[in-house]
Amino acid sequence: MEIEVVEGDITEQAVDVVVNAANSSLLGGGGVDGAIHRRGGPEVLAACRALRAAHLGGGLGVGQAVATTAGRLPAKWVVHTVGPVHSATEDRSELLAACHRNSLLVAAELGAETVAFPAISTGVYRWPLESAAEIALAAVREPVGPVRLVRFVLFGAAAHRAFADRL
Ligand code: AR6
Repeated sequence: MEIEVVEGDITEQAVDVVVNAANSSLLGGGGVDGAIHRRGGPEVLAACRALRAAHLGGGLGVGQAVATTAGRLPAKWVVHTVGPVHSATEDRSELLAACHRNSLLVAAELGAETVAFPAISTGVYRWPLESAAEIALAAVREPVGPVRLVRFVLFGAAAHRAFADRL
């Protein structure tokens, strides 16, 4: 499996799966979540609402992942995952790793071959970029099902450098 790191906007990626750094409500937010919902359109939010009305009534737990349509995005599906908020006193690295592994498992179940990840938890959730890059890259190293390409799409030069240096 190939792992690559590019600088750019994840909503423009023509891959099978785009991973969203969502929150437990699945009902949208700022950052990459806001961008995915804006560009994906109302179909994505409708699918999230349907999940909440069905088996995810309590929301999506930290580290878990779930798929919806990608709506008007060039991707085929969005896999929503909830990253941990960074803590200076508690090690939540396993949860950040779980986001990546569970997203890949959901993508593999869909038959996805190409998956794009943002730098989960490094925005509103304040995870330091260097640490997030190390955890994320290690978490996707094991091949999963039909997935043959994992592309990290980083917003800005600093995020790109953090990931590229550790690849
Ligand atoms: N493409 C790629 N990366 C992006 C884009 C984009 N279009 N937009 C932002 N980023 P964040 P979190 C980067 O805050 O820390 C939301 O409100 C951004 O620069 O989106 O996991 C959710 O609803 C940063 O490096 O996600 C949650 O409430 C990275 O994406 C909460 O924020 C992640 O930043 C989740 O916080």
